[in-house]
Amino acid sequence: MVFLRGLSNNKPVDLVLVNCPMRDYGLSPKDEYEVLPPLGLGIIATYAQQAGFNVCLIDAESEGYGINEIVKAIGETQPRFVGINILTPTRMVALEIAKKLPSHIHLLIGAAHATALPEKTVREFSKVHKETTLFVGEAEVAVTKIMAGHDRRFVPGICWIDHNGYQFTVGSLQLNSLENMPAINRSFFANDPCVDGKNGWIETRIIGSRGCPYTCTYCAGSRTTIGTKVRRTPAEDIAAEIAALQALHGVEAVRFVDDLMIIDEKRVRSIMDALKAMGASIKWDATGRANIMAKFSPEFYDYMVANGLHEVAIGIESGSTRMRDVIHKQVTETEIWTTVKALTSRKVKVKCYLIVGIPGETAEETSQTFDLARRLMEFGDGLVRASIFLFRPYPGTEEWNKLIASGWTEDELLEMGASGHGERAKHTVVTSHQYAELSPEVLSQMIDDYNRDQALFLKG
Ligand code: B12
Repeated sequence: MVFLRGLSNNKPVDLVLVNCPMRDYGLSPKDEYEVLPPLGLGIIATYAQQAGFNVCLIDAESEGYGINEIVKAIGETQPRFVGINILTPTRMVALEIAKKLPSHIHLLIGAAHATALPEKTVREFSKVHKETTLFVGEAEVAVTKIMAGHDRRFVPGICWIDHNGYQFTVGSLQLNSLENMPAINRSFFANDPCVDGKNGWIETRIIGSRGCPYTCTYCAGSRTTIGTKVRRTPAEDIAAEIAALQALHGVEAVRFVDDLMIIDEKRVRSIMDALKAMGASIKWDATGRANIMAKFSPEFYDYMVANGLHEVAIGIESGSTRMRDVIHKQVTETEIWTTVKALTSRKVKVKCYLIVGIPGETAEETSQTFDLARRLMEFGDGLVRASIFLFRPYPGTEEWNKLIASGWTEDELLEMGASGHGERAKHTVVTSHQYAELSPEVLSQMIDDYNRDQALFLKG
């Protein structure tokens, strides 16, 4: 049975949003792994609901649905609109869903992949489902306008195909400020708030800001927000949302999944102070950066810990200084160690993210990355975990542009396989091509070996 989260049963359905699954889980079931809620879809649903529409969300990734189940549930619901998020690794699954939708439904597509390659994507989807509109960038305002019947020609930042070919409207309805935004209605989510599997507490996830001031060459995040402009939800609004979730669901912990939550001391203090003023005491996990956190004073670390800091996620990306320069990471190994030591000495957990197989990476540089991950893990005494990913080129990024300039075609870069590259292929879609000295097969095997060793280390 497919759950249509947030649906109001007594009214005709206006919009079904689908969080596109990574694979067709009807063919082989999803493995058990934690998935965060699709916050972007949640905010679109909340805006549309506040405008009076009957909206629901099928979180096919979290709930492990197959393509046929999704299509059947949509057919039975008879909505006017279906919205699907298109990320580069989920694009082919989304196309299969689109192909099978009843033709009278107006298909709305958006998110990172659609934003970076709008014309190519809207052409692909319109071929399999004629009535398709693509939204570039942030779409909560534009989707509500289209649903309310606004003429497509006057809604900025969208595109479609008609009898005259490719049509697009200039401009964007991106929010200039995150002030006065509604809190996401959590009843659209399958798993938020939820009981955290590791710690046993009730956790919610929040995006407290949009955008990132950094320009890492592999990251498609800044394309999503069309530029890198950082906008912050006022600290009081974040605290009010958390306090409300605490009162309603007994939330004890928050995971901030902003691109960069710990952006500076002032921002963190403003959120903690606002929470204190609300009387809300919580544990929190956040995203941070070693170049910023290495400069924090011991007093500020103590302050964050006293206010519930539990885990920080930092991008390290590579153990090679040259590769970190190539990808514009702007983080030194000294800053990484300073940050990890400051956190672990206070018993704060650290989640490190690394990438192998970046274009131009030598075998020696790959082994430097595994070596750094292993040293961090051993140093952390169980407090440090590292996730190592295989590089995938994303449209709109500088790495993508460099690969295109060196002769790869868009279609080649978009080829991704779901099998044949070891254990990780079960829960991620990997690149089919080799951009570094070592092949994806070899790199995947190295990642599997690392994961096995890390699991043993953390158990013992
Ligand atoms: C939090 C996060 C996650 C969470 C939640 C994912 C989710 N479905 O929302 C988790 C950890 C689960 C996740 C998983 C993955 N993620 Co992620 N994720 C992010 C992150 C850091 C923030 C996203 C966010 O919530 N932003 C805030 C909200 C408000 O913005 P938004 O989600 O972009 O949504 C707005 C617009 O994009 C648009 N929009 C979004 N969906 C839709 C749908 C329709 C119909 C329309 C019209 C518009 C629209 O309107 C929204 C509101 O303004 C971004 C980085 C970034 N800055 O974008 C990466 C990012 C989106 N993720 C990325 C990727 C690749 C993945 C994975 C495929 C990784 C993997 N496992 O292989 C999976 C996909 C799983 C899935 N099916 O969802 C890439 C996408 C690049 C690309 N071209 O595909 C990004 C950009 C990071 C990167 N590597 O550069 N991710």
